[in-house]
Amino acid sequence: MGFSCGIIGLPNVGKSTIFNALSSAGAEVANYPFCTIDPNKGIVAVPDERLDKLAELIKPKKKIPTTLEFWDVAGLVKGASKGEGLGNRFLGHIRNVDALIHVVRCFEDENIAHVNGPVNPKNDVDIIKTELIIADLEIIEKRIEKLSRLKKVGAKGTDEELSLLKKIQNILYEGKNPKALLNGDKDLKQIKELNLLSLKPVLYVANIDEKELKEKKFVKEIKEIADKDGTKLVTIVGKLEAEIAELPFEDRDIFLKEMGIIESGLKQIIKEGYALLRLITFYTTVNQQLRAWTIPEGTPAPIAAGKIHSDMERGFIKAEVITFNDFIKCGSEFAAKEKGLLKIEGKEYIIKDGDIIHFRFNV
Ligand SMILES: Nc1nc2c(ncn2[C@@H]2O[C@H](COP(=O)(O)OP(=O)(O)OP(=O)(O)O)[C@@H](O)[C@H]2O)c(=O)[nH]1
Ligand SMILES: [Mg+2]
Repeated sequence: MGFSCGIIGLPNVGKSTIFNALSSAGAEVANYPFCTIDPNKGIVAVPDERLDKLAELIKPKKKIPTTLEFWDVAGLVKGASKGEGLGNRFLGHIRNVDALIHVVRCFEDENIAHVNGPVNPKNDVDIIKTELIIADLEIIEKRIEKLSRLKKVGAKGTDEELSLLKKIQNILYEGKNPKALLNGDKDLKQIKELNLLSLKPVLYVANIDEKELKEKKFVKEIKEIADKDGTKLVTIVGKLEAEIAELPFEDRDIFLKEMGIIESGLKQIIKEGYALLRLITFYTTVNQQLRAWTIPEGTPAPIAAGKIHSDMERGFIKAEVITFNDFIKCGSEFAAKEKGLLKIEGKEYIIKDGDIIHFRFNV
């Protein structure tokens, strides 16, 4: 399974508009077909300038970018946990995603209903946060009940998890986010299976219109919230970018520039989503095929090899590594080798972002 982001927000904020437009942003990068696996799930190529530069140099027959999965779900409303709107059961679809993209409406349009009257980013964000907290509390309560039952019949080793869950429960009851109070990886491992939404990394996306592009009235509000939460913010003129995404590939940047948009919001969402997950990219060039691969930061060489094929992890011998900058400087693997810039690395080597790698392995 790939790495995935779930798109959340109130109804009519532009989630599906952005989700659909992401398809073309992906195509723009690498002719990677947006594949809609079911109506709510799509796979998008990650824009990657380094991959493009490498391709210019080595002119491979095939260039394969790395990808991210996006999930589009229905809008959450206030009281969803009590069955309002479509309820909150559909949140089950995004329990397994790695990060959340929280779309906030920052455009005014009297033809498109805003569920709570006027556009109000702060209010909207608070509603979503609250609904996520309530959904998590339901899960925590069930787990506490189960563990307490187990404890009663004499099960061992429940105390630690119970006390951790109660700690998180109390923080959530106060309407706060428990992320900061957790004791790093150790705590996270214990509660990973619960897939709490409040613990997932979040990216705010302000969906603006042309007017707001100049005024920045709502954007200022949401920026303050994002700064306070320590969260990144991307702004996107969703409807316009969705229209531009329909244009031939060569014309898109020209239109964006004319509107005063320097970098497409769609591209930024994909890139920031990738960064949010603390992912890095390495590259392989085998059989005229240049390919980007995704791994979490801190991955050792054999595990990275295992991403390509499990045999390569099992039979791992060594990795021949050229850094991205060295490769670009030298122009080819051969030239880098001549200059002594191809390094032989063993099992302990931690892959660095941008490495170009040949794995040697026994079959
Ligand atoms: N004026 C304007 N309309 C927009 C913008 N983005 C989306 N819309 C419109 O708003 C309506 C709702 O957009 P969707 O993308 O379906 O919203 P959603 O968040 O997926 O809504 P739900 O699936 O109901 O939760 C559509 O008619 C869009 O065309 C925008 O930036 N400006
Ligand atoms: Mg939708």
